[in-house]
Amino acid sequence: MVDNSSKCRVCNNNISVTIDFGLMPIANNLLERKNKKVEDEYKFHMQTAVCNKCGCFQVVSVPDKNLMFNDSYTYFASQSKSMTQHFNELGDNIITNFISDKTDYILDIGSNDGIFLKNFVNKKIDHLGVDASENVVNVSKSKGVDAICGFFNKDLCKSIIKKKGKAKIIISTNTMHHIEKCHEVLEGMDILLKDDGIIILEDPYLPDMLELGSFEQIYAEHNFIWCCKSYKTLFEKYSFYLNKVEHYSIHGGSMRYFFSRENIQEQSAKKYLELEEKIQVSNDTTYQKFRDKSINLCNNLKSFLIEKKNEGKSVCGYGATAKSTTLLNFGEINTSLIDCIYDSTPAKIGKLTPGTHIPINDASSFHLKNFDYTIIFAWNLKDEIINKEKHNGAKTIWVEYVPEIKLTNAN
Ligand code: JHZ
Ligand code: ZN
Repeated sequence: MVDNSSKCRVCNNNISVTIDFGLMPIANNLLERKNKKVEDEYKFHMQTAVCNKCGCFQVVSVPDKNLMFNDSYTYFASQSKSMTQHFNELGDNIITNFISDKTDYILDIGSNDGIFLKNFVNKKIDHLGVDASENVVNVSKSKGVDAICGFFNKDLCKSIIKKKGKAKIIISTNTMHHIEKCHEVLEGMDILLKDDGIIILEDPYLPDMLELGSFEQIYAEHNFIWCCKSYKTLFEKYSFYLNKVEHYSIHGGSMRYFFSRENIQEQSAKKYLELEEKIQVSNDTTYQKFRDKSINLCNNLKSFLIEKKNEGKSVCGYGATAKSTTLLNFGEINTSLIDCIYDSTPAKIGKLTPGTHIPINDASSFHLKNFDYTIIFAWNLKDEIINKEKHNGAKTIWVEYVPEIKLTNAN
């Protein structure tokens, strides 16, 4: 264990490193195949710690936000039909249950390509998206979404209030865990939210990651993996209370959190707070066990790949996910074991994976190649991917590796 102490970003308690992942590139920083300057590739030292006081699991020091969120962001949430359906259902749910007054508007932090807010465009409900990456903002605008490019903080909120007044609902899905200076977000929310407003957040849930050993959820962008306990501590510093939670299987296990200025904790929040105490989310020994589980998961996949290579089998990957950057780099899995990775995202096709330099090919040609084995790096979307490719006539053996190796023969 590295003796490296630092301060918790939520409560300022001393924290010390529990897992050291070594040098990592930025997960969504894909390299150009032509003119690749591999020797210049940016890397940072990825170490994680948990706060023994508030349970906040965090990456100790993360790259500058401008290196991660800029006009070449490569993640477009609408690439997945299951994600689109999930956010359509969330949109319907909010419109039915929370929008009662036509003057109310909803603000989305990290609005990406408009996957969620387009539901409000269709129903002509006032909304505003904020995202730090200009290219995804432009895609959302092309769908009619009202969105601005910027980092969400108090100054940005002051200018929003001048134009639109205060928001009834502030939502943020799969974004809070990207923002290193979480107090800046809370300061903004505090001035922007109406007194009777609600805040809804959703992101990958810490206990799910611990149970699966899916350490891939940790990377430069994912500099926090939140849970009820750590969010509750952060929000109570601004007199916002965690009232309710809902658990979803999306992204390998996500939690949706509801906060307001009224302290009315429902059974769901109580239940998960108790569960987190039971599994000891704030305790270093929990993370030592998690580290062992993670190393096992990685070693099992690597042994499988070496075995198949030795048998002369062809192996590719499916889904050039951000999370696979951690797995591939930590496990030193590169083109000696995997020929290429297929993905349907135009911004990813033709590039190389960060650190491991595996070529990313257009998923539209996947079914023509008949690889012996296909590793599903987007394991969270496996049903959607396998069904789609089965329909296209692909013949391969699909390989899942979380929480353990599982083969599905689609021939
Ligand atoms: P997917 C993302 O992580 C990014 P990633 C982000 N950092 C975040 O917070 C988490 O989600 C929660 C491709 N695909 O969703 C598209 C196909 O090619 O597992 C994507 O590149 N064909 C914001 O990147 C990838 O797979 C398909 O049919 O780990 C999926 O990425 C489908 C369905 C997907 O998230
Ligand atoms: Zn803390």
